Amino acid sequence: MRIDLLTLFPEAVGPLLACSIVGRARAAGIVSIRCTNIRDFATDRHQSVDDRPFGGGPGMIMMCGPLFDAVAKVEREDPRPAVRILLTPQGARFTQSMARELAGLERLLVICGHYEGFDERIREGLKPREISIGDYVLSGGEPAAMVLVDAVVRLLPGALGDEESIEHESFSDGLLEYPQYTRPREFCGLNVPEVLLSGDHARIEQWRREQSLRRTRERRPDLIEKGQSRRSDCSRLVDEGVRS
Ligand code: 6GU
Repeated sequence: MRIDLLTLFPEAVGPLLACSIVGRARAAGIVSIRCTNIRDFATDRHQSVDDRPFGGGPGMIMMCGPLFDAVAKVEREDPRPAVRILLTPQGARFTQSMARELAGLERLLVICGHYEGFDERIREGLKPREISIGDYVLSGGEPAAMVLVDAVVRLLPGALGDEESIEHESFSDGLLEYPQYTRPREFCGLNVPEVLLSGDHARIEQWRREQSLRRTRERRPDLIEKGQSRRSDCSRLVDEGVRS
């Protein structure tokens, strides 16, 4: 997969993209990530990328010109068609299933906005898919781009050392993850649940499933409601009194 990030702050996103799972996936050639500075495509002597809104009002608006030129240049660099993504609080809410869908694509072009907003012709002309990472306002799209890239890249085949861990983690089956423990068995009087030390894999599996359901019901009942139509076993287990 190739991911292009168009941003006004490439220096802010570089270090994070060199670390951990994303950094390793890049080094292994699983994903190629490039940052392009939109300001490099400014044409006036002040290197402007934003301007005041027509009609008045507060803040600055990202201009069409530099961004359109940046998109055209970056898209020409690779024959694979890019799915354009505009990061904005006005977009569709980013979810794990969206991450899975994007992970199946060959090429993403992610536009990070800044300032009060975008010239509406950016939407009309580039027809990007608009994505938001949640119901709050960030000063810019860069943190959102890091969230999206991380969530997508870790799903690419080979990105995680242990492929198992995708299957069991929170949200992959619509539920939150069960509690986990590691050594020591006792810490400051706090003990590891006996079942996890039993070596009985069927009992462990059942305990984890119950804990997942209980935790999801307590913390995110909305996930259970959402999943009920597609997970008949879940509603059955919940009805059977995991409530205890
Ligand atoms: Cl994608 N961008 C900005 N600026 N704010 C946000 C967001 C994106 N998602 C939530 N808030």
